[in-house]
Amino acid sequence: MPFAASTKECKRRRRDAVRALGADSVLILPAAAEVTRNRDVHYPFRQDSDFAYLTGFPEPDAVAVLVPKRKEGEFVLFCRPRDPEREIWDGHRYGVEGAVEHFGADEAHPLEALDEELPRLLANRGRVFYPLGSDDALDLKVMEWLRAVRSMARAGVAAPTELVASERILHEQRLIKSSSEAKTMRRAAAISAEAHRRLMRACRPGKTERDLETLFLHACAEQGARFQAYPPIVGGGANACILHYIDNGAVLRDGDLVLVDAGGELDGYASDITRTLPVNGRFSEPQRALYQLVLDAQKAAIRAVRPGNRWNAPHDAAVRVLTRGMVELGLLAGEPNDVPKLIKEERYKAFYMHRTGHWLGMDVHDVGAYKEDGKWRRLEPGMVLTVEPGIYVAPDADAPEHYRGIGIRIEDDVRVTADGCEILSAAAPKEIDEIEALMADKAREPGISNAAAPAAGPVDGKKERRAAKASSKRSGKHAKRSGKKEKQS
Ligand SMILES: [Mn+2]
Repeated sequence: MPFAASTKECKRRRRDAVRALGADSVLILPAAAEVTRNRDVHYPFRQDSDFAYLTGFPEPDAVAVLVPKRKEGEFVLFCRPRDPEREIWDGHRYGVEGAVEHFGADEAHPLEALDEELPRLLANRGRVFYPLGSDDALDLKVMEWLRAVRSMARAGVAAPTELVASERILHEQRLIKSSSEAKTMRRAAAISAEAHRRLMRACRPGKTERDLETLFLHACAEQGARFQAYPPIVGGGANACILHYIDNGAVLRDGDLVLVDAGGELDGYASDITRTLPVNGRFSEPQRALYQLVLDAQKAAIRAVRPGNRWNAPHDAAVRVLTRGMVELGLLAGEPNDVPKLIKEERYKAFYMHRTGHWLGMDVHDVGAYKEDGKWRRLEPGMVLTVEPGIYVAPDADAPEHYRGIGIRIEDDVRVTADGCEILSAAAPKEIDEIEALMADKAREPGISNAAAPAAGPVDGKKERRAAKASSKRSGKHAKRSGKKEKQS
């Protein structure tokens, strides 16, 4: 099953959706379509997140309809019928029988029955929720079905009078993650964190950005995350200053940093982690200064992730630390007293041009409104977001020479808990000495033979335990292994 949600969990989600819809409404939700890559080759199929969230049904060419309080059943699924001949070529289909048996549909029909059944399901309902304006063909279909209902007017049938974007209810629902969703996201982040660790141990001058990318893909797939949540960004040197760099084709040079923004997708849930590391295993002085500044900003932002704080609190916290640091390091002209004014004038945007995070869930830039009634919304337990400040000094930037061509971002996945937050991606090292220790420790990596230096084993083992102990002390309350709740005041 490509999506983690159990039939029971999907049933609970539909129940909540039905409640939000109200008795007078209908929800129409199409599955994703297969997309052609070239000629008769498709991209790997990825189910639509809303559709997967409510149904768990993994196939294309399907439409789910929720009809609150309908006597014959509230959940109607239209899908491809069984077809022994096609299934020999393309694999198993659940068919209408499977839709009822395995996915809890009260009623299932072949997709071709849509035009006949839909007007009946819309009859005497006031409001139609569907992904309004996201697909021209669907918009047209909904209009057709509405016309068909209207043609029954003389038989006493009333047609819906309102169309509403389905995201109004589904995206609010998806914003708060259940405990089973949190569990999947914790695992997705742990898989990606391990992949980042493997990449750190393998990185050295002369390797390419592509080497690190393929290593990451392999490490994720091997742990069960076959697909990525987004194309990995691996930028060596000044390539790190290109925010959505996905070319990943350059050779990694001694003395440069490399920025790796990559996260696997597990059972339909994204992880999204960025680490920046020195290609040769040691940060230079200017790199160290900028890196520590970004890390301090990231920790300040994570401290601001707790229920009741507004969405922008982490961003504002990061901007304060970054702007102060930019003045101290000579990236911005001014005195410490000028910091509030520099923030107001958004001068930090010369080196920090993006925001500090986004919702994370089934989609990497997950759904859910960021504002409510014109104000940044308050964080609530169950929300998951990224915290990812950075500094990017382009090669031609107006900045001290030794900082030019350095790009740094540090990104973790953070879940809001009852009294603070939990860092899902904490197993990916981010302290300077943690990263340097791990990169110095290449010989002891699993998968890389240790046979050449058998005597070194136990000694190194002690050293690593000491380093781990020291680093867990240093990283204090924010860095915890995933799987444990983090308490913050
Ligand atoms: Mn991100």
